[in-house]
Amino acid sequence: MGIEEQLTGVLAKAVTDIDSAESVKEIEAIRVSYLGKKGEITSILKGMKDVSPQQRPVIGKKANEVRDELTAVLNQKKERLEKEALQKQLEAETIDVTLPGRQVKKGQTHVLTQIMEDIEDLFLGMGYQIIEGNEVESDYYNFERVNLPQNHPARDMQDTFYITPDVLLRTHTSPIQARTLENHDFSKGPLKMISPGKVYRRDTDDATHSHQFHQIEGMVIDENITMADLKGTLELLAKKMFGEEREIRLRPSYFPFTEPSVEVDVSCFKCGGEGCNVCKKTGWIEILGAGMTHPNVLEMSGVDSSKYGGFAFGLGPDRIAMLKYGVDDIRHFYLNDQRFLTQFKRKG
Ligand code: FA5
Repeated sequence: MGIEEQLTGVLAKAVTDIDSAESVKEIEAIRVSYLGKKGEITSILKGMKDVSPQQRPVIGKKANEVRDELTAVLNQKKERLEKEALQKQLEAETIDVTLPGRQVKKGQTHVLTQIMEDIEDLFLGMGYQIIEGNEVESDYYNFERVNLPQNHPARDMQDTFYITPDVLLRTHTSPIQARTLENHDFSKGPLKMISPGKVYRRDTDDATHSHQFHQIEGMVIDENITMADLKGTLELLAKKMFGEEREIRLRPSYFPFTEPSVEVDVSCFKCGGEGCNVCKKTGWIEILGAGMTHPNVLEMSGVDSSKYGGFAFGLGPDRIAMLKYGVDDIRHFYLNDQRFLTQFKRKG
């Protein structure tokens, strides 16, 4: 076969190869295999040395034409493949600006915080100050200063997380009574405070007990404070928490830091006092402990108990929330399950 026919044949083969190429990389490989130094066309042209001088220009022209055509076909296909690749990339990276954005979930106040904030608002409105105590407390303030000396039997009532023999996680918010009393200047007016916060007990967690829970302590000390003041204050508190129609009753109880001491019940907010499953058919629900501040607590803080006296109360917002919302297990408050927590949306 003459060189001219060989060139024509190679061109046809190359065009078929180019047709079936699917990527720019393949095109470049084809370019090298035909036009490169060791390519097919180059090797055909090596046969020129055997061609007569008259034929050479003719074949030379044909070789140039084949090379030009091949280059043109290669470039055309390369351009098309590049365009297609770009198009694909653009399609893959398209941003649909009409798609709705992802919803950012808004947080909300935890139900226990809501209850505590409501109670804080009530007492702030009555001129109380809010005092925050420390969760890590000394044995001395947690027990002795609220009239529970070392060997007092009531100390067994409170199973305690001790850090050292003298330092513990407070078991109630009552140590804040002593800490506030000793710092209060009675010449400037009465002491009226509440103190919300976390407390800890070595209780085994179950439906109604948590090893960490909340309390709100309250205390009023001045001249001429009576049990009627305590009852009036707690009545307001019960109405705020459970509704305007609520009544309270006081039952005798015992706390070492108050004398007399009372347990406070609220008339059942579910049945209105008729008796139901919430109030265990009694019409009343126990909500807090309270009493008239024991003179020992005042004296240990340097307050003259013959002149000053008053009341204190302590309530557990966790149990209040359980009652108020019919929650059957205290642990729900601490598991952070959004399905549970989002039910308690603050109104307004
Ligand atoms: C006290 O802790 C007293 N300091 C309250 C007090 C203050 C009385 C001032 C008088 C004057 P008590 O141990 O009963 O009392 O606890 C108070 C409240 O904490 C209980 O009514 C209950 O609501 C809550 N409580 C107690 N233990 C747990 C627990 N393990 N888990 C959840 N709540 C608890």
